[in-house]
Amino acid sequence: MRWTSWHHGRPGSCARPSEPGSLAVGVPDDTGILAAGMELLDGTVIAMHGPLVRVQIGDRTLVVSSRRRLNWEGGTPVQARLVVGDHVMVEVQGDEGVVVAVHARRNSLVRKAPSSTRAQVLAVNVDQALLVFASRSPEPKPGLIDRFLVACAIADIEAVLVINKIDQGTHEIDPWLHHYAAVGYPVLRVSARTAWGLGQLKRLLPDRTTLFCGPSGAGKSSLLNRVYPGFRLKVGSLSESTGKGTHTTTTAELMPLPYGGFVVDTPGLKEFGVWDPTAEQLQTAFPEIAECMGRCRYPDCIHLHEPECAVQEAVEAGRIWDSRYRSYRKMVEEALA
Ligand SMILES: Nc1nc2c(ncn2[C@@H]2O[C@H](COP(=O)(O)OP(=O)(O)OP(=O)(O)O)[C@@H](O)[C@H]2O)c(=O)[nH]1
Ligand SMILES: [Mg+2]
Ligand SMILES: [Zn+2]
Repeated sequence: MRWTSWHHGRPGSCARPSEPGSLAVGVPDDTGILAAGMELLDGTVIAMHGPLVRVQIGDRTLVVSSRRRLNWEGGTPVQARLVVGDHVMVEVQGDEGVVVAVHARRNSLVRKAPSSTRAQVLAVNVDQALLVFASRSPEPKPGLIDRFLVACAIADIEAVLVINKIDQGTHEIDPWLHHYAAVGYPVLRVSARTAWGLGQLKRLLPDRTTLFCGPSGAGKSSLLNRVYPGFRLKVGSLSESTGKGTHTTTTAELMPLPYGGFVVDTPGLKEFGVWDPTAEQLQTAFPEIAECMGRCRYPDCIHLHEPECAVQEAVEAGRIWDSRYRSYRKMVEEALA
């Protein structure tokens, strides 16, 4: 059975991210012959520990190694390293195993690694991303929200904007948060502290794989502990002097929910460079800009300085929020640089 058959699986199937049996890609070695007592099984990467890989195989969790040269179904990806959510084939003998092949990824959320020109794959094979920001502290920055939203759109991952800590007040976000709902993003206001809004959040989770991402200290792990206290995730404290989170969660982890579905808790991200987008991808990633398509004077208008541009007119008329347009411009200029 393959990924598609388990991630929509029945409730209660959560301890079974994949089932052994199908040998779709890869050969165990050059001869294609398995040693005695060795099985080739499908599994899912649930955490990475340096060179070691924690995989879920049926009901079992094993910590295994990985072959240096993996067989990537569908071609080697931009960053040829295993990531949480990867669906892999493992040669298993007793309690030991080696990852030998990786099934094609359904999608991947990629960013530009900070202070480098390389890609960093944050998660793969997820159905939706909850972008968790705090209502006040750490300060929610619309520019950063836009980058997460664009990366999700390019990766074809549904994004939900979750504003946590509304118990701290909402007057900072009230002037602008409505712009996101207005262009079609689902927006939730929640508090892990008071449990406000958690019913709505929980309803999004069954039978899907959900990535929790956002800045450090926004409360991703706190929300997950509220969703399912069994997780017992470590939560951090905000630095008194900077008001910033201090990276309490240090590695991404895929965790089964007791009522079906999976969640991935991730370490906080301070910055988010969208990986190598084209101007076309950026135009479609902003719904309000995509909506203007075909209404500019020049059919190849990328809405920067061109005359008679429907997007620039909509910004001037206040129909497109100028902060979103600034984000768009910045990303297009970076992409063209
Ligand atoms: N007032 C208030 N504080 C909260 C809320 N949710 C989380 N916090 C606090 O915010 C701090 C950070 O919470 P975490 O859950 O560790 O944040 P995180 O997003 O997982 O951070 P990283 O793991 O570093 O990425 C902790 O001190 C939490 O107690 C909330 O709804 N209201
Ligand atoms: Mg955390
Ligand atoms: Zn235009």
